Amino acid sequence: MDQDTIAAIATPAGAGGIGILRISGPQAGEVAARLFLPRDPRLDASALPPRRLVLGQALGKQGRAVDQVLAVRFPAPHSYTTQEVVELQSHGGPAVLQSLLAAALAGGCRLARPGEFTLRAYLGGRLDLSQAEAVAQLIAAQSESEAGLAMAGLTGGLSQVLGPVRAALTLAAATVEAAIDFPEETAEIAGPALAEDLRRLALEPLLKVVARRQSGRVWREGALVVLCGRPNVGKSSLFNALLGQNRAIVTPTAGTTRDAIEESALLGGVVCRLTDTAGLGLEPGELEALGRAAARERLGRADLALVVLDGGTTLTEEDREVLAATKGAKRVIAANKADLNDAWDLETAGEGAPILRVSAKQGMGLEELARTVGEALTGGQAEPAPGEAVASKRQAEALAACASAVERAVEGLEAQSIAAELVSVDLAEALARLGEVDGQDAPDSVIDAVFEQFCVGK
Ligand SMILES: Nc1nc2c(ncn2[C@@H]2O[C@H](COP(=O)(O)OP(=O)(O)OP(=O)(O)O)[C@@H](O)[C@H]2O)c(=O)[nH]1
Ligand SMILES: [Mg+2]
Repeated sequence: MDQDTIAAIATPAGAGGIGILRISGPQAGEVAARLFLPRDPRLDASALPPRRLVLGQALGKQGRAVDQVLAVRFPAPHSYTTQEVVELQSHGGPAVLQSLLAAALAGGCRLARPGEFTLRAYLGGRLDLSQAEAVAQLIAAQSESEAGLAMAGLTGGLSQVLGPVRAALTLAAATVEAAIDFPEETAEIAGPALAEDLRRLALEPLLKVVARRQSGRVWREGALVVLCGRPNVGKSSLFNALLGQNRAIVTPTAGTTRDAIEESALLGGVVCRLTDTAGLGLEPGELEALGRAAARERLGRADLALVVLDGGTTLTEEDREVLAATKGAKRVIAANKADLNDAWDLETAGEGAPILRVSAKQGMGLEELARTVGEALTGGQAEPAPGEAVASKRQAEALAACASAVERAVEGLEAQSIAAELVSVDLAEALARLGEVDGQDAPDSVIDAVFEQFCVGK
């Protein structure tokens, strides 16, 4: 399949200053010769001088000139795809680019599929799978910090960590295999020593990458924090107090807030999208129901639920419902109206979640609340260094599965009573899971999933 010569418009649709047609594959030179007429008659369009911009005319389907363009050739294997690549830079009008693409297709190319250029870079060994994913992230990045994150992945941040892990796993697997196949020659495998190596060289780095995912992402991309609670407990008051401005309407009437409102706030150093929502309660009515639905939808996406209770009254049925609804989520509980009497025993309400007495009205306990929210979001971990790579969700899941397989192997080796065959199975599983991230021996389904995120032309 990668012997086909492929072509695609590599620049976004619409009018632009320049547009790029990209061609990759063994026939790239021949296709270029049909599409491009160099101004310098001494130059051969099928074998342009490497990596030099050459001026000339682009020829459409019937060989008529459609634009004045620059062509550049990247000879194999020193190109992005590791194949022969020719790029034509034309004026960026959609009509020009479409006719160039049509001419390329008529000249023997096939239209590239999404991500196919990068797929070839991966197949050619120019990028590993985590770097290919980083390319997709970089293209999709909307903010500087997202782009920075992707760039760290592209320069091989994750590969640098995973390379030694793969080496340790491969060595351990080979040692265990040898012990199974040649029990006489290898004597007994030194289980505890091998276990110790695996723990230090594979398990610990893997767990570190997995643990880093959540906090790294929160530090770099920010977090969605959703205020929730029954009507009238002071969610909007707390929202305003944390923002330091009167953004949401506050009244003594229950059911004041109907829609979800979102604002940015810095809580404990973390950039948060702080969201005020309608009270989650039992009262009927279409508008209230819509407000509650919006609140639930936000809660479903929240990185952290900031549950607000009224510290001045005992827990109601509605409070218990809110507490039950947020039970599985990361949460911090604010017992508001602490300026009024404490009417109930706070500590039991949160079932382990941090619970703080605050007063939105008097500005009491707000700094500590913000700090607690920030700590809960980052797990108390420091901000990642600029070049540090952070795994994507898919990568973190595969690495977590890899880590648990390594853990089983380590336990088996330590116990020594466990058959080497079982340890060998765990190590094979660990290597397969690692392959889903670094792409070595990765199954097609994984590779397809990675390249599906791409646009055509990349
Ligand atoms: N004493 C006291 N009253 C407060 C405090 N915070 C809020 N209130 C009062 O509680 C009432 C309700 O406040 P809101 O902020 O509108 O409550 P809410 O949870 O947003 O209410 P809904 O939007 O209706 O769900 C208002 O009268 C506030 O002045 C506090 O810390 N202490
Ligand atoms: Mg409100």
